[in-house]
Amino acid sequence: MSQHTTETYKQTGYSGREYFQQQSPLLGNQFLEDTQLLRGLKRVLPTQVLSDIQSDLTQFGERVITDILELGRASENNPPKLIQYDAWGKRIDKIIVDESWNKLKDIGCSEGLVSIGYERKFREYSRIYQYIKIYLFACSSAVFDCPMSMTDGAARLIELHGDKQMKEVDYKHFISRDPKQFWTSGQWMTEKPGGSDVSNSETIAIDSGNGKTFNLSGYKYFTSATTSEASMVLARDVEDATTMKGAISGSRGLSVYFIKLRKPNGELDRIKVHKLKNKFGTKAVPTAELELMGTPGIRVGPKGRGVPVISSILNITRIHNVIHSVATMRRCVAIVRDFAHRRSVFGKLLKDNLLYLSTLAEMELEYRAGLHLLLDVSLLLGKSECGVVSKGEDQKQVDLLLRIVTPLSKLYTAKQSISVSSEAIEALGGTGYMEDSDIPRLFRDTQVTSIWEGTTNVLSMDVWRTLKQPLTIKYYFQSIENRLLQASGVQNNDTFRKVISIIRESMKLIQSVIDKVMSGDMEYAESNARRFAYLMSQTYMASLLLEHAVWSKDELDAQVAERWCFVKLENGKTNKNSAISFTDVDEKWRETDIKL
Ligand code: UCC
Ligand code: FAD
Repeated sequence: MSQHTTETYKQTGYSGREYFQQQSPLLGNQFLEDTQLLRGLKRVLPTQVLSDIQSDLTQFGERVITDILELGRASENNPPKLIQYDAWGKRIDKIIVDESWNKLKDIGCSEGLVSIGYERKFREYSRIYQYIKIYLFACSSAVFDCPMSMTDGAARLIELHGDKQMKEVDYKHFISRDPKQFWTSGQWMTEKPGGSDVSNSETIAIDSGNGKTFNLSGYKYFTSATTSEASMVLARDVEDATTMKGAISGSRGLSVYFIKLRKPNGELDRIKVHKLKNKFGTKAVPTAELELMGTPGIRVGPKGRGVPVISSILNITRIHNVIHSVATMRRCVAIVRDFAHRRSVFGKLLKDNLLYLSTLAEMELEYRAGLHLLLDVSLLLGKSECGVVSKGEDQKQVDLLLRIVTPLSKLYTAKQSISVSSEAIEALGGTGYMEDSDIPRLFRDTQVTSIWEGTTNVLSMDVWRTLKQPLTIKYYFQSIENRLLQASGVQNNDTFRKVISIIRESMKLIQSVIDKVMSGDMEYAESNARRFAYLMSQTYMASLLLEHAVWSKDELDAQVAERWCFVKLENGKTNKNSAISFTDVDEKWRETDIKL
């Protein structure tokens, strides 16, 4: 932990008088200071894996508060610019990014932010290792985790659906650790008629004549990380652009195409960049509106299966969204906690003010629950990809659980991170509202996590889509029930008993909603989809907090699980000890310097 001091600082003003000078909050090593992360990793990873990756995470935890943070700030301070014409009037459409943005790409590559997940050195645990590195990177990198996430998704799409050439050449660029070889990928789906609903997509793909290469034409309304080397593009297959012969309407007429953006001489290949988006946040990430004008592309996956094929990217990038959201909560909590040790109000430091502690504890609660969910979904992904199952599980169980936990965790943590980062602004007082305090940037950057990669409503409806497979709910309940069983084996623990009982009540409620919907009440399903998805997320998160408390045998973790249940599942009902518990939580934080 950074050095805390209660000493009052003074600064000499112009008049020669000394004025009070507030110390700024400091960030320490973002891996070593994150005691919840250390404990969570200790719970989910085998000892040998943790010991093998610990020194790398430690060095990276230092980099993200030193050189990476500086590069991120430089990128933010010099956002991308579009130069459409050269001095002679030639259309060039060059996107100029700050040199720091390119350096972040090199660092992301050499640190293995994509490759770790595909080298699979730690088998099913590789995803946790990779994703914890990205979690450390996210809030320092000016959202360079965005291009990294899409590249990760593109690599996975090729692994699942790519042809031999793609697997042998393009895939290797995406997972390279050599910055000279490394490529990033975009993911171009959204068009003016719709981002959530892609069924009216106007981009078309026409066979160039050899049955292998297709020419893509259309207007893509949001394309992030447009400086990428490649992209996966949704387009409608047609035989003739004028008559639209051969076109199948709706999303069943779409396929995925892999394109390279530039010709060997570096010029865009039949792509016109019409504008860079003027965004609320993610300012360093170039996001463009562009037009494809016959750009060559190779179809990936079966014709007409564009949505399910591109979903193999979405199901990865949605987990990256969880990473970014949880990382934002953690960064906010880290800054506010440190500030509480440095700022005095009404005669005492904020860290000694019960009301302030209770506000901070609410933020910490959201962060802890989000973190355990992130570890869970990352492990599920690793198991699904590596074909590994735990005792008593089968592969289908892992796959279906992953399928539902992905939208649940994306939609819920996005909303949590928006509210936690908004609270963090207030927690730093007026200075928190100032751009250079860095908190407004975190808030603006995370606001988009509830929009891109599927909005909250769209993902709530996706949850219903996953429940069409009847085994999904069975496995969801089973996974929670396994955790309850573990906890009920612990003798004489009233807190666990209470938590188990609340979770069981929530499971009953979930089942009753499903029964009503299965009886045909689709209006009820639609109008309650968001509330229902929240309930499913919160119930699942409660079981993860409980599992962690059973493992750690720490009374404080049990109180955290209990508090979550009261606040989230019992509609804010509190028990008589809850305020005390949370004071204790912070008291413990102060003392805790947990070593692995
Ligand atoms: O926003 C974007 C990039 C931002 C930058 C990157 C940030 C990454 C985060 C990093 C943090 C810093 S890219 C654009 C993202 N756009 C979306 O996410 C679209 C959201 N809309 C939906 O998800 C819709 O629900 C659609 C597009 C999936 C609806 O399409 P359809 O065709 O109307 O849906 P259907 O008919 O229900 O599904 C068609 C098929 C079905 O399979 P079959 O045909 O076998 O029955 C579905 O089961 O697709 C399957 N499917 C899926 N399969 C649909 N969704 C999924 C899924 N998630 N996984 C597997
Ligand atoms: P709409 O789909 O029109 O949604 C409008 C509103 O309607 C939303 O509130 C939504 O929740 C609601 N709604 C939609 N469907 C339903 C429903 N069934 N039930 C209830 N409510 C519903 N896209 C890409 O393809 N590639 C990119 O690289 C990319 N980068 C982006 C970067 C940024 C910064 C942003 C903001 C967006 C980016 N997008 C990108 C686009 C993004 O994925 C879409 O904006 C998003 O999917 C929503 O689509 P839309 O904007 O068309 O809104």
